[in-house]
Amino acid sequence: MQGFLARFRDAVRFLETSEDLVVVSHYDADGLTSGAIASTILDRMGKEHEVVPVKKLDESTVKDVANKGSAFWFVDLGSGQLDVIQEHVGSDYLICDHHETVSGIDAAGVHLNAHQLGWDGSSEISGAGMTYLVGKTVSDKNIDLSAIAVVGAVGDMQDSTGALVGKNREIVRDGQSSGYLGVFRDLRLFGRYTRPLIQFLSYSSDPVIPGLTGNDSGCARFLSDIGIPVKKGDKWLSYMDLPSDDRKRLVSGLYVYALSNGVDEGTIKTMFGEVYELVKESPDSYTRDAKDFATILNACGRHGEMEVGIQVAKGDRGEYYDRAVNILQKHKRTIHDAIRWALSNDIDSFDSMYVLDGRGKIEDSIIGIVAGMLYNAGAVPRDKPIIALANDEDGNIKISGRANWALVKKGIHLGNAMKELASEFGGAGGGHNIAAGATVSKDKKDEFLERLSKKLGEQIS
Ligand SMILES: [Mn+2]
Repeated sequence: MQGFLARFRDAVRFLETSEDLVVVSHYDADGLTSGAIASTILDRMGKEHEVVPVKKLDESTVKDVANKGSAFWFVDLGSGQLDVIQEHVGSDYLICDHHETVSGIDAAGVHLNAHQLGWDGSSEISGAGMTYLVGKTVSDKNIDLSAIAVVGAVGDMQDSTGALVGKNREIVRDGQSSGYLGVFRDLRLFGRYTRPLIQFLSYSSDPVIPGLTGNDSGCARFLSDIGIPVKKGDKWLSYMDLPSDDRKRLVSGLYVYALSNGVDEGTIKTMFGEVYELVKESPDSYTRDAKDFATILNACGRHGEMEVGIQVAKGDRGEYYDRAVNILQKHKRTIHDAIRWALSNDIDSFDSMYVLDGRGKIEDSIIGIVAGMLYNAGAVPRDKPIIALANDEDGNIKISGRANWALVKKGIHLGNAMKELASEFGGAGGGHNIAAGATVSKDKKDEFLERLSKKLGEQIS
């Protein structure tokens, strides 16, 4: 195998010699930032192109895309679909992906996959990072795109240990040295700049803090107990509106509160760590903090407004940015309405799990979020996992499960249970111990749920 520098040069040569390009990206935050970075690189090279974000890359999507141009740049996806890609576009492609590749066939085009280059694509580099590295090989002038690549990595939660590492670390340094990115140690919660303090604490569910998560009045009391004002005049204060002494007191108060309310210290520590700021962005905007930026892009993707996400990631702060903020608000409202619906409807109790049947009421794109929030808000008891159902667009049923750390310690592993059962039922499934999902056909729903409850019972016995 060639060295990785030679392979990035192959990628640049491909872009230089191609015309009529199509960029194909995934539709989540990492995918949209990947697409935006690729598009900016091509703009700067003076290359005509089109960006096509997709929900998933299957044969029919590849066929559609193949008709749109004559050369193809797949970003944040593609490694697992080499066979289909080669069948429909031959060797006229460049792939920048970080998912573990499943196909063992030799690439006819240029294939850059993190794992094949010796980097761990689950924690050390994202799709946006892979795309950025191509840009940096094209020209040092693309170094400003490092900040957007960091948004992609944060969107894929590659900072979940408290800091970006590996290749991501080099990209962070590019961002700092070019003056686009600031790195600080702080609370790693969504909305440091953009959420009023009470919602800042009550909406954050990672980790769940009993008494605060999902509990606005509990948060108000906690803040008043430690002497933090939530308002100045008529203005609700955000965390970053506070003077630094107040921020310090809030951080240490939160630490003590979580500890004395039974959250284990290891989990509490994940709340603190590095935060990444796009320092040229306006402080009160959703594009300042990388976590907020990723959230607004994810909302665009989930609501089918990928073009809006691409334009915001490319730098639009006018019409498209305003639309993205509206989409974020709609996203929050959709979740809020879904939770209200769920709270006023019965939740079934199986032997070893609770079941929320959201079919026809809650969209499959948010069913997992809703299940988690219900759970965290104390709307269902925490002695069993919660399993939620929604219809998906293919006429199947999406099943989302959420557990908590206490259950995981007892032996619950939702990901294993979903994976084993889904493969038995001919569907897809898997995930983490604490959060997982599966898709099954309609007629197998009841049997699947019974078997799932049985399996979860076995895990803790
Ligand atoms: Mn990704």
